[in-house]
Amino acid sequence: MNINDVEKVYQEGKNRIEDVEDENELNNLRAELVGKKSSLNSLFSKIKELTIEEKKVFGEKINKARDALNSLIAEKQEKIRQKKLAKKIESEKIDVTLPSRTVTSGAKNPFKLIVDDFVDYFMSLGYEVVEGSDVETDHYNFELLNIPKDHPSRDMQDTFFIDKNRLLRSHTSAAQAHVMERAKGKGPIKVICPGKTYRRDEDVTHSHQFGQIECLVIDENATMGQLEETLTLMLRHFFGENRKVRFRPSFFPFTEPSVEVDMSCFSCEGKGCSMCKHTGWIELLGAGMVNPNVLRLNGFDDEKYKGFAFGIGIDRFAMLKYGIDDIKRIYTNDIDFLKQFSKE
Ligand code: FA5
Repeated sequence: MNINDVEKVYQEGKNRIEDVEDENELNNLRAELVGKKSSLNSLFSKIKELTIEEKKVFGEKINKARDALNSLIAEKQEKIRQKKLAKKIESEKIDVTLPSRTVTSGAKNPFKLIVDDFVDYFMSLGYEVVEGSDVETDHYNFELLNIPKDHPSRDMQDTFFIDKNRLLRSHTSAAQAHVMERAKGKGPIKVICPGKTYRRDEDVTHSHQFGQIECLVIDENATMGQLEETLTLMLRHFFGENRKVRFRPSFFPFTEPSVEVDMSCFSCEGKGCSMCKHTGWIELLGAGMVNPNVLRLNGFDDEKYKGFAFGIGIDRFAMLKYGIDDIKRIYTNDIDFLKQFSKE
């Protein structure tokens, strides 16, 4: 072994480092040039054959060569990184002078349009908005609303039971009971409760999932006249200034008296057309004065307090207001259908 061997190994290594273009190749070369099995290391193992003087000179020479190769590798590594970064920046360059892509905004589902309009309208009249929950107990959905177990009036709503006690609420009236419970027998109450409701129903105007908005007012002086006025103003807000309201006797276990509410047809102004089945009236919602039993069951003194309530079908309102022919359109997310409700 002589000193030129070290020089030779170093020169060769230096040339190869210069030629490398890629990070993986450089890593392999690092192992080959300065790793455990490198030629430099094998020179170290031959040192033992030398004299003490020679050992010193060679040891120093080998160490220097290794350090120099290591620095060259580090420099090269940095160069490769910089080159890679420059290439990436170049490929991701953004031309800020290009014209922008058109951004289109979606449209609210008609269901949501009705809910938002209702909420805005009733909040402006000082009503509170309470949502309740989709999963209810028999107690809140039926019993507190004067619909005891095994009572035939339960058949008015074909309900999805989860187990003996829990169910998917069949009407937003269930939220009424929670509101009254929280009030602890103390009025006044003025709330609307929008939300999803569920029944085993299926045709063009009925769906297993639909929406309702409940309105509940409890006050010492609540009257049927106030109910009529509230409904008339609300329907004029939704369907036009000329709307008239008509009450027909009906039955709900939680209201007494109960009424079915019709509105004069907005399509023919009450003259009779296909929209109103030539009657001049459109059947809209159920309403009534809160049954004294319900007041008592929910902790209110029925001598002191009176109340009125109504419940509308959100889908029915949307279908009427926007001329939708099948309730399923509200639920299938058909973009072409929804586009009609875009503000653009
Ligand atoms: C009720 O659900 C009463 N809780 C409403 C009420 C509240 C009356 C407070 C008195 C006082 P009804 O079952 O009629 O009533 O339902 C109300 C509205 O929900 C209907 O007019 C209809 O528009 C809508 N509705 C009922 N079932 C469905 C269904 N399967 N699909 C779509 N809409 C429905």
